Amino acid sequence: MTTKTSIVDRRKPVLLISVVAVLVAAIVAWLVWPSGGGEQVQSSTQGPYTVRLSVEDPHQGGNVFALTVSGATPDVVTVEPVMPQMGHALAPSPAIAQAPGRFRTGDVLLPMSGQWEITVSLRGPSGSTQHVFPLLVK
Ligand SMILES: [Cu+2]
Repeated sequence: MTTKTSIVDRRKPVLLISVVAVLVAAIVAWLVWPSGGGEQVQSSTQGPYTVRLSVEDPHQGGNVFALTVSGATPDVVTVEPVMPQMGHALAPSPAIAQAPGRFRTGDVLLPMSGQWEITVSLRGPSGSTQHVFPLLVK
């Protein structure tokens, strides 16, 4: 009888540890997995420019787009949302330089949820490029 209980006692911590390990793995996966919320970051290289577009929790309504441009310095940066499936095309919004290579729009209105395409246009002495980023808006 004493041997039986000692076997059970030795197995319990192992089971507990594996349950905890599975739980930790699930929590880490949930935190790391790209979900609807949180910051969405994408990057694209065209010609001399590498553009990193980031938007916090893309949603119906006003959204602020932050851009980091490396490789060359553009003079003019615009952000133009299009919803190809429905034929919505919005006027380009200017992104204003905040620091060297860092640009930010004001509130860009995305009037409905769904799949959008954000076209970032750059113009400068090194050339003009367009970078298209898919964006799912909740
Ligand atoms: Cu629409």
